[in-house]
Amino acid sequence: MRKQSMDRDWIATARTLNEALPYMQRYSGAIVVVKFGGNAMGSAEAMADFARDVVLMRQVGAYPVVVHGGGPMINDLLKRLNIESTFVRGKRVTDQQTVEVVEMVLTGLVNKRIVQAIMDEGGRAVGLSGKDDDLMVCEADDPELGFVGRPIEMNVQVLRDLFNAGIIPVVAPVATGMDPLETYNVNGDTAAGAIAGALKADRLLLLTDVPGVKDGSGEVVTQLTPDQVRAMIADGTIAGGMIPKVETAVKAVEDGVRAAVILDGRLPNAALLELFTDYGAGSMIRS
Ligand code: X2W
Repeated sequence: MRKQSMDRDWIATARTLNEALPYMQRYSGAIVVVKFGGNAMGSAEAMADFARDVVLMRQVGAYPVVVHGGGPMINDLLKRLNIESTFVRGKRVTDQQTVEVVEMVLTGLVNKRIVQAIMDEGGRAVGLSGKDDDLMVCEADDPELGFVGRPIEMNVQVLRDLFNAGIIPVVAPVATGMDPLETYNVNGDTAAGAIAGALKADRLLLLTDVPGVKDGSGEVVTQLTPDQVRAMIADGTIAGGMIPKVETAVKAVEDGVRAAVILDGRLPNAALLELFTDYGAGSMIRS
């Protein structure tokens, strides 16, 4: 005779699934762009958990797009090659030698690792960079930064084609320039925002390693409008590395994304927590 397993609360599991129904219905057909940063993919377990969340999103009818970073992995290879690297205002100063390493690491190692992780969880994933089908065309962001790109033209039809084929696109933030021989290194958040804006996505999730945008007393603010964000930058409440993230979120919302959320990617199943529960992890920016 089989006995019921008491090692976990199966009744609570069934209840959780039951409660998720309205959220699943809300996100059926929704485009969700998720930025997965290099710091969040540290362990094999974190990678597998993330991949599983993305496969679940697709399974319930949403259209996830993964845009990844990989800063720490670029640092590793640059170090092994004895190439010095510096950052200015959160962006890597990128000369010709560096951009070659960035492209190799992001479009090769990191992109394929994420594709593999999604396949391992039973999803279908295809990796591409901003160069594929001219998805993202850039110009130089700032002469001081070398080959750091600012997206000026987006061609997202390839992403829609992949959605229609049941495939999850995984995008490396490397792009081509107006001169097709140029390669640009694009900040991962910037690339995710530009892709979300061009798709007029329902959600842009920026998974980071802090709990969200904090107010003057250090509390996380759960809802913000673009005007409130601008005021908080002007009075110094939002500072440092959070500035480029909120600026990306505000621009995406102004480009037609329904809402952008900055949340702690270190929380287990952070994306599911945000999309499929009332918990409302992190800070949501919407008009
Ligand atoms: C980034 C691209 C990778 C990235 C870099 O070279 O590190 C620029 O800084 P994370 O892991 O999301 O930080 N590009 C221009 O954004 O990685």
